[in-house]
Amino acid sequence: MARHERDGGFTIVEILVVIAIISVLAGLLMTGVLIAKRNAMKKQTKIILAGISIALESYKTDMGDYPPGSGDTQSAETLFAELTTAKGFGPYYTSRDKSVRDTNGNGVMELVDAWGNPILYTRGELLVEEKEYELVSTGADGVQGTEDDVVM
Ligand SMILES: [Ca+2]
Ligand SMILES: [Ca+2]
Repeated sequence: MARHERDGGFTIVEILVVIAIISVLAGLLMTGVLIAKRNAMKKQTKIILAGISIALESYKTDMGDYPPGSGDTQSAETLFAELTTAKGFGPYYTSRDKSVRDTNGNGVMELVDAWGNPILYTRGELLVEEKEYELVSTGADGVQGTEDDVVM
Protein backbone atom coordinates (compact mmCIF):
# COMPACT_ATOMS: atom_id res chain seq x y z
CA MET A 1 0.00 0.00 0.00
CA ALA A 2 1.41 3.33 -0.99
CA ARG A 3 1.43 5.62 2.03
CA HIS A 4 1.29 8.85 0.04
CA GLU A 5 -2.18 8.11 -1.40
CA ARG A 6 -4.08 8.44 1.85
CA ASP A 7 -3.26 10.15 5.07
CA GLY A 8 -6.67 10.17 6.67
CA GLY A 9 -8.39 13.43 5.57
CA PHE A 10 -10.24 14.45 2.45
CA THR A 11 -8.39 16.02 -0.41
CA ILE A 12 -9.33 19.49 -1.63
CA VAL A 13 -10.72 17.94 -4.82
CA GLU A 14 -12.99 15.60 -2.88
CA ILE A 15 -14.31 18.46 -0.79
CA LEU A 16 -14.91 20.56 -3.90
CA VAL A 17 -16.78 17.70 -5.59
CA VAL A 18 -19.02 17.27 -2.53
CA ILE A 19 -19.70 21.02 -2.40
CA ALA A 20 -20.54 21.01 -6.11
CA ILE A 21 -22.97 18.09 -5.72
CA ILE A 22 -24.67 19.75 -2.74
CA SER A 23 -24.99 23.01 -4.70
CA VAL A 24 -26.63 21.24 -7.64
CA LEU A 25 -29.03 19.37 -5.35
CA ALA A 26 -29.92 22.55 -3.45
CA GLY A 27 -30.53 24.32 -6.78
CA LEU A 28 -32.85 21.57 -7.99
CA LEU A 29 -34.72 21.63 -4.70
CA MET A 30 -35.15 25.41 -4.82
CA THR A 31 -36.37 25.26 -8.41
CA GLY A 32 -38.89 22.59 -7.44
CA VAL A 33 -40.10 24.66 -4.48
CA LEU A 34 -40.50 27.75 -6.68
CA ILE A 35 -42.42 25.84 -9.35
CA ALA A 36 -44.69 24.30 -6.73
CA LYS A 37 -45.30 27.74 -5.20
CA ARG A 38 -46.11 29.30 -8.57
CA ASN A 39 -48.52 26.48 -9.41
CA ALA A 40 -50.24 26.92 -6.04
CA MET A 41 -50.60 30.68 -6.65
CA LYS A 42 -52.02 30.01 -10.10
CA LYS A 43 -54.52 27.53 -8.70
CA GLN A 44 -55.57 29.98 -5.99
CA THR A 45 -56.06 32.67 -8.62
CA LYS A 46 -58.23 30.34 -10.71
CA ILE A 47 -60.37 29.71 -7.63
CA ILE A 48 -60.71 33.49 -7.05
CA LEU A 49 -61.68 34.03 -10.70
CA ALA A 50 -64.21 31.19 -10.55
CA GLY A 51 -65.73 32.74 -7.41
CA ILE A 52 -66.05 36.10 -9.17
CA SER A 53 -67.67 34.40 -12.20
CA ILE A 54 -70.30 32.81 -10.00
CA ALA A 55 -70.94 36.18 -8.33
CA LEU A 56 -71.23 37.83 -11.76
CA GLU A 57 -73.91 35.33 -12.81
CA SER A 58 -75.97 36.02 -9.67
CA TYR A 59 -75.50 39.74 -10.25
CA LYS A 60 -76.72 39.43 -13.83
CA THR A 61 -79.73 37.35 -12.80
CA ASP A 62 -80.80 40.12 -10.39
CA MET A 63 -79.69 43.24 -12.19
CA GLY A 64 -80.35 42.16 -15.77
CA ASP A 65 -76.77 42.70 -16.94
CA TYR A 66 -73.16 42.37 -15.88
CA PRO A 67 -71.47 45.43 -14.34
CA PRO A 68 -69.45 47.70 -16.67
CA GLY A 69 -65.71 47.09 -16.99
CA SER A 70 -62.97 48.42 -19.24
CA GLY A 71 -60.11 46.16 -18.18
CA ASP A 72 -58.09 48.58 -16.05
CA THR A 73 -57.45 48.86 -12.31
CA GLN A 74 -60.56 51.00 -12.00
CA SER A 75 -62.58 48.10 -13.42
CA ALA A 76 -61.33 45.96 -10.52
CA GLU A 77 -62.59 48.65 -8.12
CA THR A 78 -65.96 48.95 -9.88
CA LEU A 79 -66.31 45.17 -9.95
CA PHE A 80 -65.68 44.88 -6.20
CA ALA A 81 -68.10 47.71 -5.44
CA GLU A 82 -70.81 46.24 -7.68
CA LEU A 83 -70.47 42.66 -6.44
CA THR A 84 -70.54 43.72 -2.78
CA THR A 85 -73.49 46.09 -3.31
CA ALA A 86 -76.53 46.01 -1.10
CA LYS A 87 -78.72 46.58 -4.16
CA GLY A 88 -80.99 43.75 -5.33
CA PHE A 89 -80.15 40.59 -3.42
CA GLY A 90 -76.56 41.67 -2.90
CA PRO A 91 -73.90 41.34 -1.79
CA TYR A 92 -73.09 38.77 -4.46
CA TYR A 93 -69.51 38.26 -3.44
CA THR A 94 -68.04 37.72 -0.01
CA SER A 95 -64.35 38.22 -0.37
CA ARG A 96 -61.74 36.79 1.85
CA ASP A 97 -59.40 39.62 2.89
CA LYS A 98 -56.61 38.25 0.73
CA SER A 99 -58.50 38.78 -2.52
CA VAL A 100 -59.16 42.47 -1.86
CA ARG A 101 -56.59 45.23 -1.69
CA ASP A 102 -56.07 48.88 -2.58
CA THR A 103 -53.15 48.46 -4.98
CA ASN A 104 -53.13 51.99 -6.40
CA GLY A 105 -53.57 53.71 -3.03
CA ASN A 106 -56.68 55.74 -3.95
CA GLY A 107 -58.64 54.55 -0.94
CA VAL A 108 -60.93 52.34 -3.03
CA MET A 109 -60.51 48.57 -2.67
CA GLU A 110 -60.21 46.33 -5.72
CA LEU A 111 -60.34 42.60 -6.34
CA VAL A 112 -56.85 41.12 -6.58
CA ASP A 113 -55.29 37.80 -7.59
CA ALA A 114 -53.05 35.54 -5.47
CA TRP A 115 -50.06 37.80 -6.24
CA GLY A 116 -51.95 40.87 -5.00
CA ASN A 117 -52.39 42.43 -8.44
CA PRO A 118 -55.75 43.80 -9.59
CA ILE A 119 -58.02 41.44 -11.51
CA LEU A 120 -58.78 43.17 -14.78
CA TYR A 121 -62.42 42.96 -15.79
CA THR A 122 -63.58 43.74 -19.32
CA ARG A 123 -67.09 43.69 -20.74
CA GLY A 124 -67.73 41.80 -23.96
CA GLU A 125 -68.22 44.75 -26.32
CA LEU A 126 -64.59 45.75 -25.71
CA LEU A 127 -63.25 42.27 -26.46
CA VAL A 128 -62.08 40.82 -29.74
CA GLU A 129 -63.25 37.36 -28.74
CA GLU A 130 -66.99 36.88 -28.50
CA LYS A 131 -67.83 36.51 -24.85
CA GLU A 132 -69.88 38.39 -22.26
CA TYR A 133 -66.90 39.44 -20.17
CA GLU A 134 -63.31 38.56 -19.40
CA LEU A 135 -61.44 38.33 -16.12
CA VAL A 136 -57.65 38.56 -16.34
CA SER A 137 -55.01 37.94 -13.70
CA THR A 138 -51.66 39.25 -14.90
CA GLY A 139 -49.93 36.28 -13.24
CA ALA A 140 -46.62 36.06 -11.41
CA ASP A 141 -44.92 38.80 -13.46
CA GLY A 142 -47.77 41.28 -12.95
CA VAL A 143 -47.63 42.18 -16.65
CA GLN A 144 -50.68 41.79 -18.88
CA GLY A 145 -50.36 39.86 -22.14
CA THR A 146 -47.58 37.49 -21.10
CA GLU A 147 -47.69 33.71 -21.01
CA ASP A 148 -48.36 33.42 -17.26
CA ASP A 149 -51.67 35.35 -17.41
CA VAL A 150 -54.71 33.56 -16.03
CA VAL A 151 -57.75 34.37 -18.17
CA MET A 152 -61.35 33.40 -17.55
CA1 LIG B 1 -57.80 51.30 -5.43
CA1 LIG C 1 -48.39 38.10 -16.96
